[in-house]
Amino acid sequence: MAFDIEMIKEVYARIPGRIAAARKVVGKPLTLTEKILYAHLTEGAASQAFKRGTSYVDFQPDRVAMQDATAQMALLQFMQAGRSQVAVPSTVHCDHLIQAEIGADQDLSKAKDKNKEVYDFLASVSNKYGIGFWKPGAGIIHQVVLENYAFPGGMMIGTDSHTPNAGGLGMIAIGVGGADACDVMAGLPWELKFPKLIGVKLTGKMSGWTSAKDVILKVAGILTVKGGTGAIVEYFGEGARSLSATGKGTICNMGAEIGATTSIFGYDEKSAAYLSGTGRSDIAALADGIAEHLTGDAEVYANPEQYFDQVIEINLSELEPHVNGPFTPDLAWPISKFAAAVRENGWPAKLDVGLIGSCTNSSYEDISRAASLAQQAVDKKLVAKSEYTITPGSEQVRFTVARDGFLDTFDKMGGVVLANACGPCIGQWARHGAEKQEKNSIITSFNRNFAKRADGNPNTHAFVASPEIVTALAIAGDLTFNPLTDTLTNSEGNQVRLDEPRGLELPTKGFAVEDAGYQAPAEDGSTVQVLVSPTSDRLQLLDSFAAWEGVDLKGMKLLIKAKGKCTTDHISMAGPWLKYRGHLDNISNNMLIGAVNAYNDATNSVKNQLTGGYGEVPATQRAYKAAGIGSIVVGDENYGEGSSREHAAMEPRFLGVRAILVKSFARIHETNLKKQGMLALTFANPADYDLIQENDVIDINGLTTFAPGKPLEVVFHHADGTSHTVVANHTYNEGQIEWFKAGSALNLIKAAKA
Ligand code: MIC
Ligand code: SF4
Repeated sequence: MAFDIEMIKEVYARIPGRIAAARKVVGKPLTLTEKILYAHLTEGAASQAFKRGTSYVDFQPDRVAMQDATAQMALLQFMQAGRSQVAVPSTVHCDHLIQAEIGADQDLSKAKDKNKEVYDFLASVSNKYGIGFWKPGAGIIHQVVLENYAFPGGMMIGTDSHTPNAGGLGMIAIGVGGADACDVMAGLPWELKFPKLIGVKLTGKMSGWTSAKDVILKVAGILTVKGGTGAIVEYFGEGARSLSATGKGTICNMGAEIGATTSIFGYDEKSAAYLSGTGRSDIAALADGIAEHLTGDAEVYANPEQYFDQVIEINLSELEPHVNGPFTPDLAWPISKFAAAVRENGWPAKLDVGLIGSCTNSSYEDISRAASLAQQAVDKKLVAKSEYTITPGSEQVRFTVARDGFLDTFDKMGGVVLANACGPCIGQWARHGAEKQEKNSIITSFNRNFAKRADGNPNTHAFVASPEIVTALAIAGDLTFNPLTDTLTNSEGNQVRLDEPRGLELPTKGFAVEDAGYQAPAEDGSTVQVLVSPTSDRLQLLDSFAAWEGVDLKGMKLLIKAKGKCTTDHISMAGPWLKYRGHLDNISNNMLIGAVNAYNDATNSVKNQLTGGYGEVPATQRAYKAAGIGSIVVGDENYGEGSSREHAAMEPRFLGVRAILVKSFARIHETNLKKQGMLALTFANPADYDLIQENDVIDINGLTTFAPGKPLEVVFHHADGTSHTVVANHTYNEGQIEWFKAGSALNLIKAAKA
């Protein structure tokens, strides 16, 4: 059912030759990242790629994966591309739209009811175009992909920023917007700027309380949310080989939080064991046959400084468990320093909820280790002080850990098992009392902790840690508890200590599942009807965006100058808005409502230049649109960090914003803007950001001679009659400039088909 062994055989047949050819031209030992990338260049892209300049290179990925919240827009676009089938194996996963409220069964049946029209649409569109469909309840995209589709040496793209999870099995897996997925499914190449290479050498061996999660929490602290931008992170060394495949997956998954394009580990015995454990020993056998190509060259790992742009070394024997947060995933605290940080910063020490699981940390190993602590709580007569939830990553993991008794153990500790879905991780958490906006703390084994992400409450201080640390802290109910050194008082008044967690990398009895939740597409989908109701408020067929008018843009307004962090959660919030992910007009009502206006420090309050009054961002922009006036958005560093959701680019496009001018962009968001025909520009001089005034009237010049490498000019006419000209850099290549001119990349595909 699940994996396509013929496709993998083809890829493996190609790999040795491609790598040999690359080696000849490059003339030096190769990293694993280079090998896989070179093996996936399109015919003709090789010469470009070997130059390793800043230019875009064309790749041919092997697979596409989409989750329900982004698949809707990706597939609404694909429907317009004029193809009868997808060109590469693709899957859709229903995971993001399930709300966590009571527990797995009730929540799932409620979701099926509430999201019926969306699921029906996704199931029918998948059936029509040859896409594998994973039903609600089957699990979270990245876990399901790891268990079924990821393979060493492969390349995939996915419409979710945590797609890199598959790097744990040696795959180059990259998060993209839906328009990119649409291209690949239509058989077009996928382009990426050849990345920088960051090498992380892992020495030593973990023990005790430390787990794979702590590696990435530590790396996030070193590199920060921007430090991986434009880079692929390659892990190697004896320490890397000692980590389970799922532990590697956790590290690669959360690499999204440092802005890395993706992260990867080489193929080793742990990968083989996981492949065999998940019913894919045939793939392990094939991989063994080309094993030398599925890891970096020995010379590279012996002298990494010579081959990577940056090298980080971490000794796993000395690595402490970490807790990161609040509000950003890169604020890293070793557990020994965390209690003091909590006190000094006045963060609420009382822990309200501990949440384990998610796509990042829900392996058999994670669950078994956390359960060993839950069991101790029961044995040592400790009553867990915090609420505690468990989100299994897939039905296969859930079924297996239930069979092996772990879910019963959590139950005894008072834990609640949620559906195999994103739930609280993406704001799909009907947390009782969140609307009161009280200051409180939660800790999760998820990957993101931006403000409001889990429960919509801006005062929820969310911390991120391993499932083991989350469980220990939930038992203690106290953020200042250090399980490595501190004791707890049990129900009999005795001081007890938690022993180190213990677990198993893979189930001794093997994985099991009754119904994994997969639905294969029709052999011939030509007569299948795609279900979209014209009166739906959740789904809307797309209209083409208008082509560029052929002249410079004059007389525009400033919609907002966003201050500080402006993630995709600020631009197009998830949570309650997830329900409109297939309806561009409706979801546009959340555009930039979380961004902080630099002139009044308020969210969702900007000056309407037509009336002089202040209004909500979407409404103000709709007023400009109605008046036929363009606008621009100005932003700070790393604008659009976080999610792959292309709604953050489509909404401004739809509502008539013409350009986004920022100090720097997050990769996926920049591409998403380009794909939709927007201008994504950066200040040549970031200090110019300060000179922009609220009432400015704005022109963009140079569009008639728009060319790669040639900056544009943005003129800000101030109210006092003076003006300021900003040199605006961009990274458009020739093809991308054509997208701008055509109004969107999709318009070009449609035109080529017509
Ligand atoms: C996330 O973790 O932010 C999400 C929700 O999975 C997103 C995708 C989305 O916005 O739909 C992501 O990471 O890309
Ligand atoms: Fe889902 Fe959270 Fe994973 Fe995103 S990070 S795929 S929301 S579980």
